[in-house]
Amino acid sequence: MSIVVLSGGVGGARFLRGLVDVVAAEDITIVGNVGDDVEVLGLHVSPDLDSILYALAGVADEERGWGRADETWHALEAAARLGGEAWFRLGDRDLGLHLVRTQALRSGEHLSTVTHRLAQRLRIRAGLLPATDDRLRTWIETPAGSFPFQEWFVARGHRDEVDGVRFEGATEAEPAPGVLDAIESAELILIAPSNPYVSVWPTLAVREIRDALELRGCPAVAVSPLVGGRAVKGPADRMLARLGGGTTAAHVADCYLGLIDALVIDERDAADADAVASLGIRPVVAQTLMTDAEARARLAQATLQGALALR
Ligand code: FO1
Repeated sequence: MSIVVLSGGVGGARFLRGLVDVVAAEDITIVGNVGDDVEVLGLHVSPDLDSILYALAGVADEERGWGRADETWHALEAAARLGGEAWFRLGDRDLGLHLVRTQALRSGEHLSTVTHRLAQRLRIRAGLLPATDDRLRTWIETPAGSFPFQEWFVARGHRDEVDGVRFEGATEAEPAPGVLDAIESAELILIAPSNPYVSVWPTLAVREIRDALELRGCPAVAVSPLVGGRAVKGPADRMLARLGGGTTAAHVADCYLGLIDALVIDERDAADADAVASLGIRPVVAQTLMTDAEARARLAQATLQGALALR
């Protein structure tokens, strides 16, 4: 079965690790968020693509959720001592990837081409495509001003309340080669348990991707990032409260109206099932906390079962 997964953030990468345990990786095409890409120390960093690459290659730092396991920080410390920027922590092993990617981009290669090459080098069998090869950047509007995503998320510790999100470059951005074909020929579309506003909406802001999802010819299932009305990690719950008006599973469903047929929600949010159903979206209740490999695979399986029930 050909499956397209929209993924961003740490939750997305964890979910994908579970998914490749229950379906053939070759059947999966991942469309990764690029809205939080950033230039640090002259290097192009694509945090969400990298979280996916590292997770699927089995080299991710599981505890931190981003970057590589067994990391050291000598280059960053040396740069900081010389007055270089160190607010965004790039580890020594991680830097290797950013060097290769940045050199490729500077020599004129597209992000999708270099991403494909990196995935091959890491022996990843799933397809990984950036949503777009064009420049697309998430900006966060807060009472303290407007900030590029990583400045708000990392440098300011995502403490500022969010009044809005906008996606610079989205109007002109075209889907990366292969994205529309993958969506149009998919037998199942999944949206990983990621923050809707900053991990999934940047991809949906690419008009042709959104249109293709609206016109889909197969079931689409999202997984809620909430457990008991709270985000497992990060600011998704605070953003849902302020931008969406609440932190129930129905508020998550509301972020994807017209784009999904079912929403997987946690057992602790089972009381929200009727409100989700009243939006015309089928609720699928499961254990969504991805504490270990078994839990990840169980969630992937429950999501596939929820999708099969839609047929
Ligand atoms: N997150 C942090 O909270 N602090 C960091 O210094 C940091 C560095 C970093 C370096 C490479 C990378 O791929 C990710 C990194 N992240 C860091 C995570 C990243 O900011 C977020 O997880 C994603 O952008 C949100 O999806």
